[in-house]
Amino acid sequence: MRSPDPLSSSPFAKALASRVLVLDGAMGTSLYSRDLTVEGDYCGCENCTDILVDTRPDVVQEIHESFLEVGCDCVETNSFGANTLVLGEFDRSEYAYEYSKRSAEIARAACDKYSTVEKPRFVLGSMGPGTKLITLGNTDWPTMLSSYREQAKGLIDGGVDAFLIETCQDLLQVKCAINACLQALEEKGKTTDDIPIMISVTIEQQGTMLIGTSIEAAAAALAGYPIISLGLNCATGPTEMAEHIHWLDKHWDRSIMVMPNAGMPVLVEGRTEYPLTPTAFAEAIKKYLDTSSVGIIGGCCGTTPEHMRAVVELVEGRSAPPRDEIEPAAPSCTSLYASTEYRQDNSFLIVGERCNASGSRKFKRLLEEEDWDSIVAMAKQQVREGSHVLDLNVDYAGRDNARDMREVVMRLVRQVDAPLMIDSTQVATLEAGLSCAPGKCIINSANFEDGEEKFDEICRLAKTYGAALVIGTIDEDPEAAMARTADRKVEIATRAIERAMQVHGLAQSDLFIDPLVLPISTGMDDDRRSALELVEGTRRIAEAFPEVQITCGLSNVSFGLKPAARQVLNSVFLDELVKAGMTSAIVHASKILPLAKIEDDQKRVAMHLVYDKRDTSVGGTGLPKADEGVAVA
Ligand code: THG
Repeated sequence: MRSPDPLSSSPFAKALASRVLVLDGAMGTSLYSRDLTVEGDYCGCENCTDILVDTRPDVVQEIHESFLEVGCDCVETNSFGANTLVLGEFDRSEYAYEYSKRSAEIARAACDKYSTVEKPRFVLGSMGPGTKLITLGNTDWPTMLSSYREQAKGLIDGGVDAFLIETCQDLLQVKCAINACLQALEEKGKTTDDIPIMISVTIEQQGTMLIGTSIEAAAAALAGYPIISLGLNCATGPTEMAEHIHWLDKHWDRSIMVMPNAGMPVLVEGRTEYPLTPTAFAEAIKKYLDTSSVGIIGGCCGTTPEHMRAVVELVEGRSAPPRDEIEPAAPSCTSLYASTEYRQDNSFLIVGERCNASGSRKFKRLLEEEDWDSIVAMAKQQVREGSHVLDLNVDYAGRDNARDMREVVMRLVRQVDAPLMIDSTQVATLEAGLSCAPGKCIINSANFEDGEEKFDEICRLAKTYGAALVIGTIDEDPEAAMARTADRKVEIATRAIERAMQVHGLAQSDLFIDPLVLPISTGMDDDRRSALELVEGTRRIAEAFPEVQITCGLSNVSFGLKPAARQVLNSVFLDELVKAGMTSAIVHASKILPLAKIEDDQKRVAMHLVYDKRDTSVGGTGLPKADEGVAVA
C-alpha cells in the first residue's frame, strides 16, 4: 500500500490531493465552430489547429476563458499535435517547441485572469498521440522521443502546471512520451515534483485501446512510472467508460481522471454530433462521483462550457477521494494486450525457453533463414503448451543481433499474447527489443560480472522502458564469478536487490533473482552440490526478500543427460525449488512432468542427485535411458 504522499508537491498536485478538480471541455470542437480561414488562420495547413496559437492567440485564449468563466479549475493547452512528428506532416516540425511554448503562455494568461487565492487555476500541457503508431512501426522510439521532448520543453518554458499525455492509443507511445517529459524536466533542472505527469488513455467502444490493450494491462505497464494520475478520455461517452473506471477505482492507487465525449458520436447530415446535453452529461458524471473515486473530471469531444458548468456545480465543495487505502493490482508483466501476474497460484510463472538461439537448434536455424513467420509459430506453440511468458534470445555471433531482436519483437508483440522476457548479454540488443515492445517486459539479465557500471546501465533500461529485471548471482570475483554456494547466492542477491532498489528506484516485486542453475550432470565432484546449494539459496533469498521473484534456467541442471532422464530430473528438481520459494522458471513447458506421473524409483534417484546422496545400489545415473522413455500415462 502506498502512503498518501502525492507524487509531487507542486501547487497543482496539492490541489489534486485536496479536492475534485474540473478540467475544461473540448478545444477542437470549439475551434471548428469558429469562423477561421484555411489560408489566413491555418496558414494553408487545414486541420493543423496547433498553428492557431501563433495566428489566432485571441481565439484560443477566448476558448480557455469560456471554460474558466464557468468555473473549471484547469485548462488544457492547445498543443495536442504540437510535436515534431505531427507538425512535420505540415512541413513545420521546427515549430514544435515554439507552438508548445506559446500554447502554454496563452493558457497561463487566461488562468492568471481567473485565479484567486481560494480558487487557483491550472494549465495542463496537452500532448496528443500523434498520427503514427509506434507499435505498428510507423515511427521509432528515438524519433518519437525527440518529437515529444521538443514539445515538453516548450510546455515547461511556457509555464505549465502539469503534463497531460492524453488520448493515448499505444502503450509504447505512452512510455516514450513519459520519458520525453522526464528528459525535458531534467534538462530544465526540474522534476515531477515541480511538474507532474498525468496519463489519459483512450479505450475504444469495443473495450480496449486502439491496438488491443486492456485497462488492466495499461495500468500494469504504467504503474512503475512516476505519474500522478491515470484516466480515460475520448472515444465514448461517460456511460461506456464505467467498467474501466470501476476497475481503476479498485486497483489504481493514485488519482483517476475521466474525460468523456458528450456521448457516442452520431452522424447527422454528414456531420459528427455528440448527443448528450449538459444535463445528461452531468447526470452521467454524477454516477461516477457517487460510486467511484474519480478525482479529475473533464470533457472531451463535443463538450461545451455549458456541459462543464453543469459538472462544476456537481463538484463544488467535494474533497478529493482518498486513494491510500487501495490495494494495488498484483505485480504483473504484460503483453500488448493483457497482464500476467508474476505469482501464479499453486504453480510458478512458466517462461518458455525455446526462442533462444543457443537453447534450440530449430530456433537458431529459423534465425539464420530469417524465417520470421516460423519463429512466430514457435512462440505461439509455447503459449499453447502453457508458457505464461516467452524468453527471447537472438544472440548469435556474426549476425546483427539488435536488428534480429527488432524483427522478432515487432512481430511477436502483435501476434502472440504473452509478455516477453528480453534476453541478451548485450545492452544494445536488450534496448533494441525493449524499444519495440509496448507491454511490460522482463529484462534477462543483469549481474555484476562486468562490474557495477554495466549492472547500472541495465537497471536504467528497466526504468526507461518500464520493465522488470532478472538479476543473476554473478559478481566480479575472477576466481568464482558464478555463485556456487547458498551463502554467495544470498550475498550477491542482497547486494543486487539493494542497489537496484536504492540507486535505481526499482520495485522489489519487479526483481527476479536468478540464483543460477548449474549442471549437476558433468560427472565432476565439484558440481554435485550445485542443486542442493540452489535449493538452499532459493529458500534463504525468498525468506529475506518476500516480495522479490525468484527464477532460474531450469534445463541447465541436466545438460548432457539423455532426454528422458532430463525430463525426470528437471521436473523433480523444479518441484523442490518451488517448495523452497522459486516463483518462476525458464523451461520447456511441455516437458515438465507432474510428479504423480513419475515412477517412484525414478523420483528417488532424481532426489538423490538433487541432494547429492550417492546411491550405490543403482548403476549409472539410475534415470531412464533415452530408449526407455518415461512412464507417462
Ligand atoms: N538463467 C537465465 N536465463 C537463461 C538461463 C539461465 N537463459 C538461457 C538458459 N539459461 C535457459 N534456457 C535454456 C534453453 C534451452 C535449454 C536449456 C536452457 C536446452 N536446450 C536443449 C539442449 O541444449 O540440449 C536443446 C534443445 C533443442 O535443440 O531443441 O537444454 O540459467 N536468467
